[in-house]
Amino acid sequence: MNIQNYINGQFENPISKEWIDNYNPANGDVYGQTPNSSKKDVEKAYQSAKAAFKQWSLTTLEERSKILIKISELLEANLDRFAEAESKDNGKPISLAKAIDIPRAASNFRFFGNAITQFASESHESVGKNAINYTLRQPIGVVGCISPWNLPLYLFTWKIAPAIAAGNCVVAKPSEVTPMTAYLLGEICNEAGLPEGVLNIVHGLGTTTGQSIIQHPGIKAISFTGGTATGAHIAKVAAPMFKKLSLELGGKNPNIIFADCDYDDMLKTTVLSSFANQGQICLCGSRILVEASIYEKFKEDFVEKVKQLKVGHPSKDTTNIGALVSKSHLEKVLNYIDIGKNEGGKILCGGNKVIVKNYENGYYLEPTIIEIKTNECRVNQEEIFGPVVTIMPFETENDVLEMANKVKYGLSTTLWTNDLKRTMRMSTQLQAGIVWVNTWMLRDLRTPFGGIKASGVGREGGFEALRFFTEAKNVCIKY
Ligand code: TXE
Repeated sequence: MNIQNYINGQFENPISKEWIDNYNPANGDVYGQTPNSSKKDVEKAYQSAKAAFKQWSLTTLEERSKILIKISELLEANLDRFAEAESKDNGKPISLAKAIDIPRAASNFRFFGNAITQFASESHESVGKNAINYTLRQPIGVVGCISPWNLPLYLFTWKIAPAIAAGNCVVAKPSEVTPMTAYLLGEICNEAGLPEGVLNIVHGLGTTTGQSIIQHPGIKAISFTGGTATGAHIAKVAAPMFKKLSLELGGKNPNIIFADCDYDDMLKTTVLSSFANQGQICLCGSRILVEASIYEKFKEDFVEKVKQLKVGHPSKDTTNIGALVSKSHLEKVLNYIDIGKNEGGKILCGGNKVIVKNYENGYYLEPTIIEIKTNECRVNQEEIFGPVVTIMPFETENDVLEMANKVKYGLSTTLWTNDLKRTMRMSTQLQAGIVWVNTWMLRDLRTPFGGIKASGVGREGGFEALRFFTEAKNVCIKY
């Protein structure tokens, strides 16, 4: 099935006439072609967004809200179709796409459809100066949204929904590795009555289409999720044009386990936080640090549980771990397993490719646990972004705090303990944008979402996202 760009409400082939292959990770087959859009395609999308902006920015909040909620309802009505498409494009188990990816994409539209009706700004009375200040929060204009392949529709809509709710028009690019559900979204937007040009979706490589978006002088803000190196590049290109930037980048998140935690709950959740979505979530707890007194017990129980995970074709109900997203990504992850071995790490389970019967060319990998000797080793410091975790014991709270923070990233942390004072102490000192205590990935869309250090700048979610997608203007009236 061939994919087309969605510009001004129409589906069309790229002006560039260039195409790239779209692979099915479950069997390695090429099953379609995706445009590799050029600067001209991006310009066309930009012009369409620019032309739609005035009217859209003046559309009432009720009307915008109604359209966003309609998109949400249509996504829910098409759950099976979207989940199948996501699973085929990405390699993730269809059960996961049905339970998480597509429902969350629908929630993103519903949430921001509601949030915009509650969004407000401040006023400041300048006492003694006979003046009142109020803040206008105005849409920026045309904004760019660029998203990755790990949670394709989920993260694509996480940006688009607040951008259009706030009154902007969008030029958006999904990952070239997983373009399918973004393509299907265009139809839904038309059906929901989203005016032409409010959302424009251009497909293609980061270095051609993505680059044209970030370089476009008329695109005044970029919301990006993806690799840290790409984020740094975008910041460099965007800075001289003073674009607003929200960058949600990589993570290497500690999962800190104290002996006083609810053990069974921790064990069950740790399997998920390690290997959900084949470990390809920026929030996965890929560095497991365990209090020494329970280390041996945890190691034994964790290995046993992980060995029970079934690697298989994404369409099977019994599959826990599907295929990795691409051949090159599989190779990258396998290379890290070798690095781990060379650094003296001990493979406690996994470590090998899996050949799934009838799908021998698919990109399957065993869930892998590496017992490491030092916090500084590469497999414990660099983002692998696959079904690979490291484990290591710690002695004291101070030790683990230092170990947890000694990494260039700062996205999220999970802390397992029932000690309230320790929770309070540690959550103030952990260097991360998110601290989960006795849970993982429990999301409330109102909360600020994002990281510090090499995990990015800016926050998404709730009113933070609506603030990002608006410019604050102070109006001061003397009376
Ligand atoms: O990401 P890229 P890649 C991490 C993970 C992964 C690594 C590389 O460690 O192994 O990043 O993955 C677009 N101008 N994460 O190479 O390239 C690209 O087309 C504009 C973490 O797949 O950053 C895609 O749409 N855009 C992460 C998007 O950027 C450009 C999720 C992300 O791709 C561009 C994914 C350019 N010059 C990977 N170059 C997370 N934080 O969740 C690329 N793109």
